[in-house]
Amino acid sequence: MNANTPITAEAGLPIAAVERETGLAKDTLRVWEKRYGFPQPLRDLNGDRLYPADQVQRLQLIRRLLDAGLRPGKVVGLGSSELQHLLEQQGPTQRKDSSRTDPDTGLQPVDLEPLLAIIAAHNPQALRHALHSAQMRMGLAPFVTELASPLTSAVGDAWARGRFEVFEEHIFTEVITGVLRQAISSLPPFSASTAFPRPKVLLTTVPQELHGLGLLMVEALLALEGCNCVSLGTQTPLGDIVQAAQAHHADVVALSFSSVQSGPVVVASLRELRAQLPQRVDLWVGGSCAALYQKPIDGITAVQPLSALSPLVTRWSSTRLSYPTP
Ligand code: B12
Repeated sequence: MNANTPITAEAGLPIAAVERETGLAKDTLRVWEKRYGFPQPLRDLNGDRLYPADQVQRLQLIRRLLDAGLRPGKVVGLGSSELQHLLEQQGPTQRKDSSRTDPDTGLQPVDLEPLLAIIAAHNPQALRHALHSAQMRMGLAPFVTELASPLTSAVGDAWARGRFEVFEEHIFTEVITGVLRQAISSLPPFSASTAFPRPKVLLTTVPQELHGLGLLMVEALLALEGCNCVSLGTQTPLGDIVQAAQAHHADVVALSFSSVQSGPVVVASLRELRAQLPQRVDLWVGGSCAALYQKPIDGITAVQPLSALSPLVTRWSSTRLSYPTP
């Protein structure tokens, strides 16, 4: 700064001071500015960033919400009152305790940090080896629910905080996709049984949805349930989903939607698809897109957690079982 620079205490704080005040790294602040349009610092005469007091306050609230376990994508860019409201819902800040056992699964949470460190070390072979070994050791279902799913979220968060570059996230996606695909193709072949009918499931995403890892995790769990899965990968036009469902005699179409998607567009696409699909074909949807769970959509089953898949398959089977009449 030089003598012509406005007094920073009036206009706002320089980035180093904001880092100190909020505990958010300078890189994170710059990444959020580009990615989420917040914070929006002013510039001094040298072009250096100056953060007005109200933005620093909001950043402090965001920091507390991140500490409570929320993701940047959910909170950065919200107004002060929405942030306050979210904080009230969180209760006192609880740091994650890695020694705690998950009450649903009885399993210890997997320590993700060593895997994140391998990604940061730019060693895809080591990452593939670590993930493949974990999959063999844990078994496919726990690998998906206890490791692949939280690791994917952790990679997304690390990217949002500026710890990972886009290329690092892409390498992770490639490697985990390969490991999951290999595990799915190593499962014993599907064998149809009239005693326990299982649905034939067509999996894909709509044209604007590029995120495919959730879909792959769903495919792995459905295959373990004995479902016959046909994946079209991501971004299939609605008309082609309908054609593929008919050509493959699918019982269910399963779609995944990320939080990037606009709620009204998602709901409109689902209504259109539902109208075009034969009535006998079920439509199951999941993923982190909030609009799926806000209001029921006619003829569509929305299930967010992966643990909901097994009961869904059982319910489908029970409706297809025909009992002999006495
Ligand atoms: C990998 C990735 C990408 C890759 C995807 C490549 C690929 N082959 O999949 C690429 C680079 C293409 C990408 C692009 C973008 N991404 Co991205 N991405 C991710 C990341 C790391 C993983 C995405 C994923 O597949 N998640 C799927 C699973 C793991 O998560 P889920 O949706 O919560 O679903 C769970 C369950 O609901 C269930 N489930 C999912 N589907 C279904 C379906 C059924 C039927 C059922 C029963 C269950 C079920 O399974 C999952 C289990 O955990 C996430 C981080 C994250 N937390 O997800 C960011 C993330 C989704 N991306 C994000 C962003 C911002 C983007 C971009 C806008 C970036 C940009 N500026 O270009 C674009 C948008 C692209 C688009 N139009 O879709 C943000 C979204 C923030 C927000 N707005 O909410 C995230 C959350 C990262 C972050 N923390 O900020 N991304």
